[in-house]
Amino acid sequence: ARRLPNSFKVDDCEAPPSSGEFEDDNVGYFMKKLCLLNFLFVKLHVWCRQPKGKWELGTIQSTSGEEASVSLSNGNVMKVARSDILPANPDILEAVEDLIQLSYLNEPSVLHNLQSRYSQDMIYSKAGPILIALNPFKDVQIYGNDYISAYRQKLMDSPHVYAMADAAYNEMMEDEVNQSIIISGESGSGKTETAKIAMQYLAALGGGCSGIENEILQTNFILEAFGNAKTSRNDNSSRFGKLIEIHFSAMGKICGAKIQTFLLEKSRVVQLALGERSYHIFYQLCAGSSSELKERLNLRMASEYKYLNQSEYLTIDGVDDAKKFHGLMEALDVIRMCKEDQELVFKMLAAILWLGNISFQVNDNENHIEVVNDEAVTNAALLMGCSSQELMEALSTHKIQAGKDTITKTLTLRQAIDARDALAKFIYASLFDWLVDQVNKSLEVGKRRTGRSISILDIYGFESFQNNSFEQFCINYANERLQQHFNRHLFKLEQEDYELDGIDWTKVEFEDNQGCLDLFEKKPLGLFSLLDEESNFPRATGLTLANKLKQHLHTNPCFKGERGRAFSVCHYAGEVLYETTCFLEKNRDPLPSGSIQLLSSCSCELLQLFSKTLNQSTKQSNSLYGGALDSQKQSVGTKFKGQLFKLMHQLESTTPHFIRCIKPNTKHLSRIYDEDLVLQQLKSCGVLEVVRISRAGYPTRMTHQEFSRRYGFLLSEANASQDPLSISVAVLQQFNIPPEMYQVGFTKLYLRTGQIGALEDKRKHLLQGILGIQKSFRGYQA
Ligand code: AD9
Ligand code: MG
Repeated sequence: ARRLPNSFKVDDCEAPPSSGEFEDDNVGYFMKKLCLLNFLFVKLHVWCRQPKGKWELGTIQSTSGEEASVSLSNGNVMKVARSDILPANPDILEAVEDLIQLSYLNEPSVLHNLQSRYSQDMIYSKAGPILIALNPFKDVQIYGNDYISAYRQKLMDSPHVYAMADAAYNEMMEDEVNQSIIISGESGSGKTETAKIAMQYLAALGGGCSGIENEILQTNFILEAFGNAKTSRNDNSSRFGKLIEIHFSAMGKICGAKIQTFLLEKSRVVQLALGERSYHIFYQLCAGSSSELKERLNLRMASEYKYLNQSEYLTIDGVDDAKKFHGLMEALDVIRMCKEDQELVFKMLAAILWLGNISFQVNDNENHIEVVNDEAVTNAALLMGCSSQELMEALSTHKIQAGKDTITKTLTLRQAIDARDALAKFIYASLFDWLVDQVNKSLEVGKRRTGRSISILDIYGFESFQNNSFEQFCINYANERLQQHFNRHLFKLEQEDYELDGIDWTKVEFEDNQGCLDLFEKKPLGLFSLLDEESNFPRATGLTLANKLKQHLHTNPCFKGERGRAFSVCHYAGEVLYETTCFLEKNRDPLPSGSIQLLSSCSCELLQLFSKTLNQSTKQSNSLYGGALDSQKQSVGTKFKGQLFKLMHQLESTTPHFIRCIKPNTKHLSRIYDEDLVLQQLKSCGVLEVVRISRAGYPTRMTHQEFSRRYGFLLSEANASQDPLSISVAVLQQFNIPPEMYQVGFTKLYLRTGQIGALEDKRKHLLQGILGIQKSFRGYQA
């Protein structure tokens, strides 16, 4: 195996140090040219690094020793060290659609290419098989029915989500293989919008008279109202992961869909970070419900609820919450949720808001508390369908069974607040799951056939904040898993295939993240196992957890012990420092036994259902908030890990199509292109390595049988041999496919980019000719 060259030797002249992973083989040629410049005078187009690190375009005037004199585009001439010069692409390659086409793949060239497309509103580009989507942060006129038809009819073929969805659809219909569109990128980079654009295309293609495609599109309204919130990075940030599986009939019409969600961020219901909001639905309900509904729910303005008013943001610029609420009600109608159920949903939301207003008063110096019996308690109890007394008891006491006796203990203030918040979080998360169930029932697939589905995955991107907690820990683990899926498909499997089939191939190395995944998953000494083990100790704290991790993992190269309660993980996208302070509580995620009993005795049907579901999934013991992890309850981390395994397994059986969303600036403004920010995102997701492989590789591969069956009839002279291999080779020769454009393996034929297109055209042409003759022959017969 040969690692991609990091430095090149051309003759005896040392090349400039590489600027990282972005070098490519053409640089060798360039360096040769640059060396010759000592003797010849060629006006070579180059990038030169400015003192502040920015790259600028210029033309070499002359060189002497280790320096070159470069004339910049602004007319200035400056002396630049050779190590600060990189080759620029010729003008003819300006703003190419696919980075594969670039002669030089260095950082400034790639950044410049994407930028020059972006500045012309060409937000999509290809990087080999991957679609790169730059967030325009404005409406770009490239969507809607006209564009959908244009892509469908192949009148347009520039990179677009539509083109990718079209490819997935065609592949599914032709090969009967399930497809997946995997969208990744940082928070605010445009994943959710991209997923909706893909769904829009598939709905238009697969729409019939059943109207199910409209139902599918409407589910976005519902899931976004309940699962999205304003964060510091995105006004409409998804706080859960989503996989939507769309099923098609043999005729290519949508016949059903199924949505799976992952790890909703529950803590947001009770606690908000600076500048953020809770889930949109709370504000929508307060702003948009009718006065009758408000009266029935005893609902006030958003500003009167503590769960909402702890943040200064109650509204979002440019968003009309009341209007959104009406849209949501329509969407609930579309999925055929009855009015009674809709009212139950709103009731639960109001109950949660009132729960947040419940306060406690400390009674004695032992720190024992009592619930303040005010309208918050009355309203919450009324909405939940229990008595105020029952609710107050559940939030202020803890019952312990001692033999036949029951001992009642009063909670401390901290315990009572935690119990109240745990109840609110539980109701919200259960409501979310229930809603997803209702949506799925309405989209239910009738007779499902494998091989005819397209799944779209929109999952939270890699996160690295100043303060990273358990949520980031899980989210980044999910991204490691996805990155591995990406690596497997674009590097590993591709290259393994070349080697097994005996074709001449120089291996390209890539960053394998198996080590990091092992750090998370290994049993018993991986992060998740150790976390669960520590969660079992009632007296464990963030500090004891951090110490345990350091003790067992300090030799692992992906792990770094930090001071106090912190530790770092070296992720594929960079190092992240995690604070273990709330890890144990979030991993245990307990609901006190008093609350569970309360829920089962409430007259509200939904709450009864939620408590039943809870009892089915776990047999809770007498645990109190802050206690140990129940032996029979799965921890949040382990459950998430299990869900991800299932997801990856599901994705493994599909043909993947990858979309990488990129956020060009953090200010959410159109036209601003922050080079460093874009570069960091390109690097973290391995896009450029993929370009390199695709350019060096043979993206089209067909078995000799497939190839000869598909193109054999194009041969002008019948081939004496029936052997697929010789038929294939004869086809290649007849159409003058140059030998460097293909390789013949033991079992398959490998073709470089663009070659199959030409053959397909010829095949289509001939078939149309044959069809035309048949038609006129039939006409003649008639
Ligand atoms: V998060 O990880 O859920 O926080 P996403 O999903 O990656 O994030 P989202 O799709 O919500 O980002 O996009 C953020 C914002 O960018 C949107 O609200 C739009 O204002 C904007 N955006 C994204 N894509 C497009 C687009 N194709 N056209 C116009 C867009 N605006
Ligand atoms: Mg999103």
